[in-house]
Amino acid sequence: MKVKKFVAKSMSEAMKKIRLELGSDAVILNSKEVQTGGFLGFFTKKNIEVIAAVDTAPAVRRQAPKKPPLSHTSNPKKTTTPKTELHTHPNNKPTGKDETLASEVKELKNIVNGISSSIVTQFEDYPGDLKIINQMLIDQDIVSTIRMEVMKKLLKKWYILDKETFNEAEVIDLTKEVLLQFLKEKDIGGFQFDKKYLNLVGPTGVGKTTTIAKIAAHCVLKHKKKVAFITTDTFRIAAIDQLKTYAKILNVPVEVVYSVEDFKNAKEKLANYDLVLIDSAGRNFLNQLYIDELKKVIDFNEEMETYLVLSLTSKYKDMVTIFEQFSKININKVIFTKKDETYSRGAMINLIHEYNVGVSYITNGQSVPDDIVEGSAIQIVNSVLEVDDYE
Ligand SMILES: Nc1nc2c(ncn2[C@@H]2O[C@H](COP(=O)(O)OP(=O)(O)OP(=O)(O)O)[C@@H](O)[C@H]2O)c(=O)[nH]1
Ligand SMILES: [Mg+2]
Repeated sequence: MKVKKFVAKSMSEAMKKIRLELGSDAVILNSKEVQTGGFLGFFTKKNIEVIAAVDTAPAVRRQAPKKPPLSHTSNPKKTTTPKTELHTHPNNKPTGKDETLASEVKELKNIVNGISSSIVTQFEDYPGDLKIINQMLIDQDIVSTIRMEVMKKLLKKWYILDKETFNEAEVIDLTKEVLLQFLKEKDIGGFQFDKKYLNLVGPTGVGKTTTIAKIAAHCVLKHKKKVAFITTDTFRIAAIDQLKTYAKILNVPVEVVYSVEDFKNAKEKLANYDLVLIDSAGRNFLNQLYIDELKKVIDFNEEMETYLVLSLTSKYKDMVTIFEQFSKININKVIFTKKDETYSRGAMINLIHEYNVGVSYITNGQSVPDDIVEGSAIQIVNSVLEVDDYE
């Protein structure tokens, strides 16, 4: 293998030199920016140093393996062909011919290892600002399939353009563009008022009740809707009191529902309301019996939308487990909460892309009704790239 260092003004110039000297089979092992020339640190020039390699070993000629007769393949156990190792003679003493073959195989192995480690180096050792973006995506918990796609596009552009043309702003813009592609044509946006019942489900403590109060305030104050609450979260007295407090402030009725029969009665009582927000205990919707009973009272598809509330403070892996647990019921969209409590927001992009799910709202604080925004693709991408401009 021939390894050589090339120094050039740009990557494209370096590639030309490499192709000319080592041929088109050469592989790039590493590249970095270097300062050359100058005097006492003055008048130095920025150049790119590229280490490239090409395999100079003669190609090993292989004979196509002979196809064994059909009787052997149909029952491999019955085969009578003596077993021979690749580089050993039947009597286990290597011959001169075998030794040559063995050393050729060893050399080939080394070449393959060299090439694969050069690919790894290339991926781990991104040039310039690309390194920062790669680390940022890792810190943001972005899954590797999405991260690799972003880095592939960035690298392609990096090698085509000069560094001056592909500056920091361009790198961010292209990253944004690629991430937005993952959110394209996904159902991202606020509540559409398509259905009368909006059911919020999710694990304990993620912010379901607080979010219901925020959405209700938004609908009452901004959209002048006639809003009511139903709570099926009767496991804790405090949970009922919490919703009743918000109901009092917003001057909206609240129905406490202990059974499916109660739900039926509440539906009748609230017949004249535009929007009914349902505060549920998460565990109910993990119980198939409860779901089946409730389905007799309310049509999950025609009358109700169900939003799964997920806290951004949880790990993406846990979010996936929760999402899959709640998939027993039809989840129309998700609401991401507690964005203000974490800097790692990539889970939003992961979930939307991997589970093809929409997003309605994102909440960013404890303050009712202010700390909530309608979801948008650009806002999600901006928050992942830490260029928030809406808070
Ligand atoms: N920082 C922050 N805190 C929030 C947000 N949303 C809710 N909280 C807080 O999270 C805590 C739990 O909120 P709840 O609304 O009671 O959560 P829940 O899902 O209804 O909880 P359970 O009824 O116990 O299952 C409260 O202290 C809220 O103020 C948010 O967006 N950011
Ligand atoms: Mg609650």
